[in-house]
Amino acid sequence: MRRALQLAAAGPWPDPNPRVGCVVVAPDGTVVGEGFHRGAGTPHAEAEALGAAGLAARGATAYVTLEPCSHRGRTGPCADALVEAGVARVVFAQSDPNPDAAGGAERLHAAGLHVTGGVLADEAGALNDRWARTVALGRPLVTWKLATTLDGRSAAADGTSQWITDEVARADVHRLRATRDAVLVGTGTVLADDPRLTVRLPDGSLAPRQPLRAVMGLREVPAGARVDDAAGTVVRLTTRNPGEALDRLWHRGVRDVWLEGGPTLAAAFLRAGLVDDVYAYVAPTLLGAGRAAVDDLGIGTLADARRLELADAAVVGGAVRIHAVAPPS
Ligand code: AOF
Ligand code: ZN
Repeated sequence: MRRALQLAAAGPWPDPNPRVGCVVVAPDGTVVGEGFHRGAGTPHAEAEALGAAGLAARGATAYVTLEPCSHRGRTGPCADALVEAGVARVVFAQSDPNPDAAGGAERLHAAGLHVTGGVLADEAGALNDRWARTVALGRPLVTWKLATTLDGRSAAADGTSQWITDEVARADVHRLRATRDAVLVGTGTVLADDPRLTVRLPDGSLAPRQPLRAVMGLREVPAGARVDDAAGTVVRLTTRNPGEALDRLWHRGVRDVWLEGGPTLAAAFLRAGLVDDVYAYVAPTLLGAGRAAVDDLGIGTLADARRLELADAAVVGGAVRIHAVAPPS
């Protein structure tokens, strides 16, 4: 199972599917097949491992990090494939939290195979923690990034906001953007800052893998905006409703959104309870008058403050980066 977990970790995240690994072991203890899932639309881990094992799968034990699926989705049910290959025993780690695919364990048991679940389930769960949360929520996860001064300003009185943090913090933002599958801003940010929203490497060149760039809001994106001429795809979400925007992104396969919106967009997401993680870069500068990172949240008294949990904090260049997470509701 440890080997299967190692294989699973080579799979992609973010992706609509979980990361899964599979090892097929013959009765004499030899590994006869290995596989892992390479992302939605590709064969499941079991199919890969059974394909490698061929006839050697007869009488073998299959170790899988996720309960084999029982449904016909983009590929066939893995439970049936294991039965047909003549596997005698299936050991899996985590039960499948996706109600459409769950039920493989019973199916295997009913076919007369020896089935054991829960082996190294915590490790397997940790590997697919964000995926399981998206399945439970039925929407992409949202990480809001903000930069403020020591006195909590994200823009000066005249509206200037570039740059509050130094280039070390900005490079850190690019590194984190790259771990998400979409970068989302509002039309307001496009009009004010004309951002590219791409992931750049420290030398300024484009990273090979670019998250989808999404602009939401009803205002028009002006011709020649830099977001339009940078590499990759730009998605226009012509809505002001965060839930609807996330729904459209979900249907495009997006699961982990990096939100770099201004105060209006951030407030809309926060008010709707649609922010899961916050990365705040706080620079030791003062502005006094100026704009806050987020507009009114409808909170009138301290007792109603939205309290997040501190996940970690780090010094990044000349700023402090605070990672906070919204407690599950
Ligand atoms: C498995 N083995 O390697 C994976 C599983 O759309 P599909 O057909 O790819 O099915 C996706 C669902 O199947 C996914 O949501 C999860 O419940 C399960 N993933 N199951 O037996 C695998 N990747
Ligand atoms: Zn499957």
